[in-house]
Amino acid sequence: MNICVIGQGYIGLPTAALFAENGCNVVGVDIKKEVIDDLNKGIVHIEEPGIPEAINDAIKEGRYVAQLEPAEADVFIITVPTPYKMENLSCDLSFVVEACNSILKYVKKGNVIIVESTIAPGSIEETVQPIFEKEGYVIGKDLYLAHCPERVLPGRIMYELIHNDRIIGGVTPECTDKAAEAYGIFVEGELMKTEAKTAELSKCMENTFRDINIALSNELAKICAEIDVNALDVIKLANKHPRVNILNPGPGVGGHCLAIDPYFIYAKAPETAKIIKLARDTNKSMPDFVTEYVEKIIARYDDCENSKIAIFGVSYKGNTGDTRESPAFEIIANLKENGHDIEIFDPHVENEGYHDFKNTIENASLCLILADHDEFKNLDMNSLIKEMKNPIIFDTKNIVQNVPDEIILYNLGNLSKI
Ligand code: SAJ
Repeated sequence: MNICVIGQGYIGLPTAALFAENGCNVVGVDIKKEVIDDLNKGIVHIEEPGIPEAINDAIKEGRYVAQLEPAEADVFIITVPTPYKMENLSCDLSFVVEACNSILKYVKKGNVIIVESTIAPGSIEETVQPIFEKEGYVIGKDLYLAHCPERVLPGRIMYELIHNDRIIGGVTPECTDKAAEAYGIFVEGELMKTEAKTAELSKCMENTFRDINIALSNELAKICAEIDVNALDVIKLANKHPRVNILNPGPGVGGHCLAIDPYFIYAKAPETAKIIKLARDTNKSMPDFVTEYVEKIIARYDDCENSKIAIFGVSYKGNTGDTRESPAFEIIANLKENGHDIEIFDPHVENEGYHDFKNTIENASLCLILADHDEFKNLDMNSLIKEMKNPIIFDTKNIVQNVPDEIILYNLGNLSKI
């Protein structure tokens, strides 16, 4: 089978690799020329286990080529970003529309077209379907159109693409069947058949569920700071209940999914989607909350106004170099605006300036941990004691456990003690 994947990012590239690994001829398309040139040399621009090996094998076997222009295929898969529009928080489909337009001249009767990008409920019906119908195709007869969202965890993408159950939402039952046939090539999880709009909303709702639950734990952290209770102890104890699972509070919610997808639902029903919007607002308030407590710590322990703060971790979550929508940058901007000197240490993010541990902590008044990288679990405490101006850690991810007496440790549990 010939497959053309539009968008060679976090999802498109591993998807292309898996089709190639399973005997398909795959063309990977992207608008970035440097990405295309690198991919054809086997150089992969994404930090994700398994992808470089799979792409290099596919190139060697002649089953994968990257190019700027789409090509004829049996199945077209669209995996381009869907940001939200600033003005009304709705789903910005412009990249999806561009991708659809770009394949028009290669599409033939009998082809399957799948949108994997996360999209607002109704997007296929209202926006994507008309693009092909305008060309005279009857969907479900001439062309088969479906929305099949991915649901993978960064760091485990290759494994989860194969093993997770998959939602297959066709415009008609024929579309659903054809799309399921394509995924059957490498997916070992269940192929759950439904219609496009249900698939769209299910995907948005998965991430909304998580966003709301994180907001609840962030709200708890704020309440506990006010009424002098340790939020982390509350979570530990409450979670002993067999049907309770409170998530972890943190500096905010980042990434390209949880921080965005809930808006797609909200924008469709703003009068009704109250909890969804409130949860977003709560999570978006966390950078200011963290800034407020950094200032309280500094005011308590430091005598100068423009103290140096050592930021540990700017990626949106632990053990990844991905900084998309990371709340760390808002916190850094706040602290700079307040006049502080900022040095950043993040061994996962590709930026030479972020890799010097000693320089980051030297003479710092506070070490502010914003990502739960494994490297931060066992920090070199002796160096912190020796090099920092004040050996204080504010660990917003609750990753540092045992500290020597010389170090003062704050986290989102004991803020009322500042
Ligand atoms: N976070 C917290 N507290 C927690 C858990 C997470 O503050 O208890 C924060 C993280 O630090 C991060 C953000 O939330 O900033 C999102 O992280 P995540 O690990 O929850 O999610 P993503 O964005 O990496 O991946 C999600 C996954 N969705 C769900 O778990 C429902 C994944 O399965 C989806 O495929 C992916 O979004 C996506 O592509 O939509």
